Amino acid sequence: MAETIFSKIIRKEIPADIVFESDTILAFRDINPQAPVHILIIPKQSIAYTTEIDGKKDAILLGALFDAANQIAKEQGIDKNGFRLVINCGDNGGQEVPHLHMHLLGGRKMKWPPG
Ligand code: DGP
Repeated sequence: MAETIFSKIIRKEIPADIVFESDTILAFRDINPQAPVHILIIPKQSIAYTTEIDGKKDAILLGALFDAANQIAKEQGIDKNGFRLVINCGDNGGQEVPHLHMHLLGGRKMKWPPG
């Protein structure tokens, strides 16, 4: 299992502002928020990846990420006006942490194209 800063957050070895937790998923506020609501949703099982996500092998876990995103968006009050889900992949995608994570951003009008 690839060791990252997120592994320490999952093991509660370093603090994080956790907003959702299940057997398989953890979600916490991003340390460097880019919107009024900016939450990272991650599988507790480390999925190390750069540019390829195995949709078939990890189908149940990936589905759980989206289910968690929907639930958290409701809890955070951003479901009505909309929000953005982002997975950065590899260097060009701007990925910093090699553990699969979905960004949930909301609370303001998003711009397009992204930077
Ligand atoms: P990405 O660039 O897609 O790999 O996103 C990684 C995000 O992780 C980035 O927005 C900042 C966030 N992050 C990095 N280290 C920590 C940390 O120790 N705690 C929290 N809460 N977020 C972190």
